[in-house]
Amino acid sequence: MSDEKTRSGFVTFVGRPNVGKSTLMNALVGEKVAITSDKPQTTRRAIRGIINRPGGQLVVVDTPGVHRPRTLLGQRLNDLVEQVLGDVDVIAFCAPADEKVGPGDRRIAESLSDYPHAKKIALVTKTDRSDRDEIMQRLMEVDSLREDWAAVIPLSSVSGEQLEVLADEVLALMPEGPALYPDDVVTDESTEDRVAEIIREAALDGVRDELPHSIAVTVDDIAAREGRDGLTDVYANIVVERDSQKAIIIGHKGSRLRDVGARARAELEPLLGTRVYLALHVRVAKEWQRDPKQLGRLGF
Ligand SMILES: Nc1nc2c(ncn2[C@@H]2O[C@H](COP(=O)(O)OP(=O)(O)OP(=O)(O)O)[C@@H](O)[C@H]2O)c(=O)[nH]1
Ligand SMILES: [Mg+2]
Repeated sequence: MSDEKTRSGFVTFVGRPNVGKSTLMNALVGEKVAITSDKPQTTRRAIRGIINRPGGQLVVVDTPGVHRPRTLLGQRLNDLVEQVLGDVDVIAFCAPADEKVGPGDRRIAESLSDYPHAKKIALVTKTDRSDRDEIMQRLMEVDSLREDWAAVIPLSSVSGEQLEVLADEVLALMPEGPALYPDDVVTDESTEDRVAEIIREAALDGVRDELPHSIAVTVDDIAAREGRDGLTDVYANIVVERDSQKAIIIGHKGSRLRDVGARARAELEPLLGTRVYLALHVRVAKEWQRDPKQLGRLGF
């Protein structure tokens, strides 16, 4: 034990869907703890990522993008964000450098007044996609959204630019305290949840329109194969809302489903530390996004 004072606490990234919240958490943690995609509303749970710094520990809580809900799922996701915002020490509002600040951003920034105890900072994300002028423009727009930003920071999760600055700034805003998690832990997500999310990410790749929203993944079992060292059986379901979507996911003679399986396996094997036999079953749960009972079953 050293006598040096350390700081620790919770920070959440909040913003519209697709602004780069989960990618930023992963970049800071240095490992993929949350899945990401170019489709809006990828994140559906409050996923924690843990960052250890010489001066202390940050627990990032990644949240779903805040949007105008069209389904009960959408409403539940927004409610989840509100819950998280009420619990954290620092709220980091995110807006991307390459899109003008709009009404959605304004609404979210204003709503942060409901959390007077949290310190607030603003982040301009994806600066690698913009030139200097555009970044300056965005910084000014974001800066004017609130009077009480403790900092406004431009950064890129892809180039890594300013990530250290962000971590230091956020840590300086945290109360003094010991680490909240052991220093070899990157997330408190269960293996089962991480497996389900990796499969969902693989299934999201290349699908369009409403289908990304309709996909959920459940895991029935993860078990070491008896009599075979270094092989894990994973039984999982890709849940969609309609038969037509099931046909798309499966693809011609099962080709798409095989690709999804191969992509998922490539990430599951390092995560589980063994070879993986992945049995994927596609199942229809009619209109699950709007059905309270189905949502409950799927963990929302
Ligand atoms: N060029 C560039 N792309 C980025 C950066 N950060 C995120 N992206 C991309 O932006 C898209 C959205 O990223 P996510 O991290 O999933 O966004 P999110 O805000 O978590 O989205 P939701 O979970 O849907 O709310 C993905 O295609 C990312 O690869 C960045 O710093 N630079
Ligand atoms: Mg996300």
